[in-house]
Amino acid sequence: MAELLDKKYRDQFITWIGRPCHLRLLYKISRDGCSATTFHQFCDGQGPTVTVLYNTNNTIFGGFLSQSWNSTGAYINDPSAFLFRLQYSGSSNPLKFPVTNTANAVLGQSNYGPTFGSGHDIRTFSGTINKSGNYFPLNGTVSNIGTTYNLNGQSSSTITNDSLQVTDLEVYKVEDGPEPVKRTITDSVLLDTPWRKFPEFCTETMGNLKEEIVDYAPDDDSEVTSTNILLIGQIGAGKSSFFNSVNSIFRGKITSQARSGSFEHSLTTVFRKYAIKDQKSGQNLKLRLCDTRGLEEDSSVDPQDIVYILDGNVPDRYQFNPSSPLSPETLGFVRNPELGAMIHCVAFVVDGSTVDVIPEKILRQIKVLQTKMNQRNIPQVVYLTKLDKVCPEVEEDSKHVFHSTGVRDAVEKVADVMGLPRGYVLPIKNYESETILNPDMDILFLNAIKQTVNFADDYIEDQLDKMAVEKKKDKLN
Ligand SMILES: Nc1nc2c(ncn2[C@@H]2O[C@H](COP(=O)(O)OP(=O)(O)OP(=O)(O)O)[C@@H](O)[C@H]2O)c(=O)[nH]1
Ligand SMILES: [Mg+2]
Repeated sequence: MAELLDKKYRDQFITWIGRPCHLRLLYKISRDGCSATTFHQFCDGQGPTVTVLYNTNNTIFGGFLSQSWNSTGAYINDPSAFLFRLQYSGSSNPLKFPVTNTANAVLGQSNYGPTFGSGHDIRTFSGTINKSGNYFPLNGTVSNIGTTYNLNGQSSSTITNDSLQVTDLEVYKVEDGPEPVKRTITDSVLLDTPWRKFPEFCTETMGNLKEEIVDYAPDDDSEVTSTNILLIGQIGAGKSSFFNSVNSIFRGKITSQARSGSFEHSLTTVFRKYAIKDQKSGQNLKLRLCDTRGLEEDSSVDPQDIVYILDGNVPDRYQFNPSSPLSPETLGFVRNPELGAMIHCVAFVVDGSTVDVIPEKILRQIKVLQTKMNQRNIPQVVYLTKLDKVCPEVEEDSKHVFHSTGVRDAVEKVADVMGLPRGYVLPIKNYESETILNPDMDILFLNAIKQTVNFADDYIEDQLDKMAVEKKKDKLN
């Protein structure tokens, strides 16, 4: 779900805050749910934040806190805090209202959403608020605005229209320095001839690919009932969104079973082996997408955890716990996994818009994992996501993927970095803001899945051969 704050308002904050900084979304009620618990879970301890409310009168207002939110039940002292109005009834009209009683700048209370001032100048909400139609009827108050902040002659009605009916409320973290450069790939242009041969983008291709995947099954002799594909990659690369996208294609509508979003730490903390049901036949596909914790710069994933996943030791729904790594003693640990429980192909999910700036620490983790995969001969592909951010033409129309030099450059870059053939890098754009399915986007997913299960089949066949040889050896001994 898109961030609502315009560039001009972001720039306004840089002026008000008075140092080079940028905003990163932490919490958004239309995406994460409107609940005080979730607000504190996502925003406590995060340092300076901006809380922005968008009401149904097209007015945008909120507050800045230079300290961290907390849930202690006490007021937080902050001489730098201020309330603001950015827009009033649809017209841009930024004003800043400084704190007057600094000791009571905000209240960090667990059952309240963002609350500014001792008179509760702005109390956004308490408990949980359900959406009503297209807005959230927040149960807070703005009638005491001006108790702890200097309104410079303005009033509740000229700042907020006296209304807490909001279409959204967002909390952004204020990070020092300019926005990190996400894309250093040369500006994308469209080539007349595609840089990779690809089936024609049409409904027939989509239908055929879909049918192939519905009919797909691993080799009968293998006793593998479904092929396991492990999605692995940096946090926020789009692993959960990839599963949601593929699931949506077979459900025939946009679904979001796996939680996705943008957070500092991996949103996915549970290992899931997702089945995908084909709505038309009512049957599950014979493949599973395994979603797992994202790789993070500051807390490296224990490679042993991933090895256990590859080897089929980890039960579905296992909750990762960095302070107590998985071991054979862990409840549910699968001690003697069969081939069917193992991972048959790994898909590294890589954000195509940041391929030039993949942090060194992440690359090192990937290399360690690739060594473990190579030792097991497990095939690897890359799902290159967020290509809409690499090339505006692709954002408009997925058909342009194989004509875009930006996408081509990103594919080449990631293939080099990962040491994989270029043909193993499969470009896609996840469903994230779309509300209806798009056959051209679907073709990219279906093709990626098709290639992945082909590789997985080769691996399963190899394993069967290996097992047959070992059996023979055992007999001879
Ligand atoms: N524009 C765009 N945004 C995307 C795409 N894929 C994912 N996103 C967004 O990126 C954010 C992170 O996506 P997730 O699917 O949660 O990423 P993840 O890899 O599962 O992240 P963790 O579980 O936290 O490790 C979400 O806000 C998605 O909406 C894409 O192809 N294009
Ligand atoms: Mg995830």
